[in-house]
Amino acid sequence: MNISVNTQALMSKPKIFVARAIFPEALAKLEESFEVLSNQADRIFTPQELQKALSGVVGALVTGSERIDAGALSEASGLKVVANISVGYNNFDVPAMSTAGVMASNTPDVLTDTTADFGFALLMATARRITESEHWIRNGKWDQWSIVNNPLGMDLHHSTLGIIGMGRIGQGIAKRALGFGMKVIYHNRSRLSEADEKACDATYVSKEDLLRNADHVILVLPYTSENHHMIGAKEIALMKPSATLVNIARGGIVDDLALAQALKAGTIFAAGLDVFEGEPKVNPELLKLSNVVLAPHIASATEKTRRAMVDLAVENLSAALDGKRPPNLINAELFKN
Ligand code: 8YV
Repeated sequence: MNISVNTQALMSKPKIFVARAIFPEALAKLEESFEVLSNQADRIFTPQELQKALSGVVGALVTGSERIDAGALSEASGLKVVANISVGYNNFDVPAMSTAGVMASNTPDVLTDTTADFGFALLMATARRITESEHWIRNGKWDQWSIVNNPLGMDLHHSTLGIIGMGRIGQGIAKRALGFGMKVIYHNRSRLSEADEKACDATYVSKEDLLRNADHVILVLPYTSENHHMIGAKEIALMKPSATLVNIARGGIVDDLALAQALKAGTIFAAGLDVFEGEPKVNPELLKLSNVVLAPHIASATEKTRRAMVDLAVENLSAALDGKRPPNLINAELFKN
């Protein structure tokens, strides 16, 4: 008698953890290969719950709301990979992950244009007071319309745009600004190549010169402990009173309280914020002001792009668990093959 045994079916699937809700199709695809501990209820885990969830799995998909550090990894002896559904990875303690032998990956490129579009949208909404104007209508003030009594904004076209952080997204914003006839100045850890500067028609300047000369400043740099509060009261005081400040980078780069005080005092004209210190909390002083446009960290939030980010994170996770190099491996030294 011939008995064929499907050894694959007998083998238990490797366990993975999906820390936040993802699209059902992506979850179903993961369930074909893995036993998935998922959090479709989307409640943010406490550090203790996260530590426990990571203790029994070989891989995890996480977002910016999960901090992956030595504490989170302390019982995760079987963990091989944590794939971030995000290009920014300041929620990762990369040295701690490397010490624990855990591969880290992120999702660059797939969100560049969507995020650059949003940066531009927030610049426009801030300079042209779009949310304030909507509140005008909702508060029944349209009958007070006049040439002079309107939310009067600042022009973007032919103004000077200062971009701090000139990576892929910063360069995407600079290219969009060209269509508005804007002069682009930028500051970055390192200066771009001549070819890249030419493609954006952007001029490298010091941070101080950028703050002094720009009509609109946008922050698009990764958060590190070195740039914590790099825009505080002293830096805002360098800006023109007519200037706007937009932060689509990370909370903590701007001192939100100092910004609220400057907006209240009229040190600058307006601000647009997609990211906040200690989000999802927002500094109550910002909530009192009308010259700030607030968004809940949505720069990458189009359905197409969020799907692409999840798919890329799944690809990174699957590659690592398959013994292959994840396409967006951050701690490259961990891939030994
Ligand atoms: C994410 C982001 O939505 O990719 C990033 O760095 O800030 C956003 O696209 C967020 O970080 C969720 O993880």
